[in-house]
Amino acid sequence: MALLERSIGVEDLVLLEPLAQESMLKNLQLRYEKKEIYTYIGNVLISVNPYQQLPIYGPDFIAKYRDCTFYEEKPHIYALANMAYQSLRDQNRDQCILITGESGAGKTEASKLVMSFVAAVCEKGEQVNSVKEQLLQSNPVLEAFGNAKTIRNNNSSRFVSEHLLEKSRVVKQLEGERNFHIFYQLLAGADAQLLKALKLDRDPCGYTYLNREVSRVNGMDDESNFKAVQNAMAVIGFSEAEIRQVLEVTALVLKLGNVELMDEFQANGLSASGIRDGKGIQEIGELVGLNSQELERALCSKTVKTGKENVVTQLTITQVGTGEKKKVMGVLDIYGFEILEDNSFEQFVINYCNEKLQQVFIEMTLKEEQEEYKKEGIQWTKVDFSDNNIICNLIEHNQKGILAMLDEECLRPGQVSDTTFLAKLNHLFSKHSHYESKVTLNAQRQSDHTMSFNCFRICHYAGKVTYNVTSFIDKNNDLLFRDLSQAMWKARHPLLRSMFPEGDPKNASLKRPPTAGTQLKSSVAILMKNLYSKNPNYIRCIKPNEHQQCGQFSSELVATQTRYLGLLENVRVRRAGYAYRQGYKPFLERYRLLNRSTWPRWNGGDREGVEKLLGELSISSEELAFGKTKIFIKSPKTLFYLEEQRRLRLQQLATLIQKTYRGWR
Ligand code: AOV
Ligand code: MG
Repeated sequence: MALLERSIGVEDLVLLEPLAQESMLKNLQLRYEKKEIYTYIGNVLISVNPYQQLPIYGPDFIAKYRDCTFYEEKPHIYALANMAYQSLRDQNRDQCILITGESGAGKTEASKLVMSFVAAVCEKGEQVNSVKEQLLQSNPVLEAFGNAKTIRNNNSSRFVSEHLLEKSRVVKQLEGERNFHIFYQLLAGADAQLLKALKLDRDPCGYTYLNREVSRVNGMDDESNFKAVQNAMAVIGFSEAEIRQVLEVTALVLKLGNVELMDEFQANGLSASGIRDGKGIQEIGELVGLNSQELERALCSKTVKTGKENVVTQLTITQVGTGEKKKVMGVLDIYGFEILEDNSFEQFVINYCNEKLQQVFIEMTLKEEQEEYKKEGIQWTKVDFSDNNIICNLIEHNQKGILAMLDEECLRPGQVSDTTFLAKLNHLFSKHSHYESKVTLNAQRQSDHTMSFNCFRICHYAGKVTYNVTSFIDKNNDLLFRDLSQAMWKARHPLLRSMFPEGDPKNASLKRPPTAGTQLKSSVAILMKNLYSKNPNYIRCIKPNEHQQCGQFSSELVATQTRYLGLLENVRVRRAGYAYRQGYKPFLERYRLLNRSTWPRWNGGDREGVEKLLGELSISSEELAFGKTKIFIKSPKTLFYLEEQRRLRLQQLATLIQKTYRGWR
């Protein structure tokens, strides 16, 4: 590979010299301008969204990458997918591919490329083919129900793990955004008979939940996508009846949006709510086999609050089957670190997940290094690297973490509010090195005008984030009222019933459902356990500009993302031990022309050749370690030196050849 080709930058940031934020950005920009959207940090892949179809995918490229080792060809997502696949197949190690980056950075496209690569290279066989087909067809279904047009991405994934969808989007969208694709697909694509059976009208404008100026997205054909989704569901294994039930529930949601609650003033002056138009509620009742009076009661009881739920945890796990039992390749498409102008519970949750992923990354990278050194028989000197355990602890500690404090406030009887919650944090963490608030800063006689009294700040690995505590308590409570689940559970509709198991009187306990924070903590714990048991592969996606435009590279925007993705940290972890390693044979091949004893001929072993070569170049022995099969070089400077020497030597040889040639003439 062209390690240090100057015109297109370095292909591996581990070799960047000097290593700094600016040089890293320059390198990425240079490569992006040359349409080289992929760059490595060791075996981590950075991908910068090209916003155009590049001619670097498809069968020819798959064929090229499936037979090569990781560093042989240019950096490519197929090389990463291939490495994961080979390790799965040959070493029987479960794999996990972690894809991070902000909205529109290309995570979902990356996950599709990985899946299509794996589908193309995995072994043939009838059973495998059907699994493959299911795998590829899962995408349109996931996207129909989980994706929507947002301001930042026309096809933004808004779902997280199976259960944590961006629920608030169902009832309300920002200007210029849409609800989940499936609603528009259903209305555009269902035939007249189906629409009638679902008691729906074709026009999206008739539905409160869709009643927005954008019902169409450029380049997106809702009608034909609906056919594709129906077909995909059948391929995945949904029966006809099940598909119908899913559509009925989808219709139910649309129709519920049109049910108008109204407050009536009764003669006694107390208010009570009722339903303005009985027809809608009756139709819903018929659609899913519910007694309409009961439904009305559940909807109107005073306890019902709608549109207040807003939990977003951006974790999506798509399990990828590979035909063989028990071997697993998981693709995790996760929302990256997020710092908005106003950061709330959602950002806190997202950033906590990313903090945990960083922790896994550091631990696993250092562990991997350690294992390689051991395998190569190299003396292990402890690699110094500051981890982020202290920040993770600040958030998740079982008794004394921020999440525990939040739960404590949510469950405590008496006057609780976001303010009492914050006061508690300020008291407990007044001396914590990664926690700040107006109160703690004042106590230290520091002033900070950017922070107000209802905020706290966490110094994350990726930077400081100020969180506003307003609605933390409400969002953490995430209550679904019992009367509603009970009514839904009574529906004569198998799917709807199954969605509200807590409505079953058998399950009715007085215990309060777990808070959003607790649910999150346990799903993160499960995810971490899952990751630690697998071999991780990382893809870091970067969005080059805010306009979904090709060819534009905004350094400022990219700088922010590289910081949030912790890329510089990534490079530092990778370089903590030996920055570069290479097998003796290829290393000798590349550099043997630098030395008289190894050039033009070397008859000894590869390792001896490398020893001789480097010995005579008088490179400090501290820079080098000789492993069983590989040479390890500590700093990139040494490698640069070798490359520079090689370049000079090649020039010299070229001149020599020219002279000789002239002599002949
Ligand atoms: P995301 O998954 O990271 O955002 P997507 O994967 O949906 O982002 O990418 C956004 C858009 O960028 C796609 O619809 C494509 O038009 C374009 N794109 C991304 N990667 C490529 C590529 N390799 N080649 C060509 N075009 C690409 V979100 O789901 O919003 O966080 O919630
Ligand atoms: Mg996505």
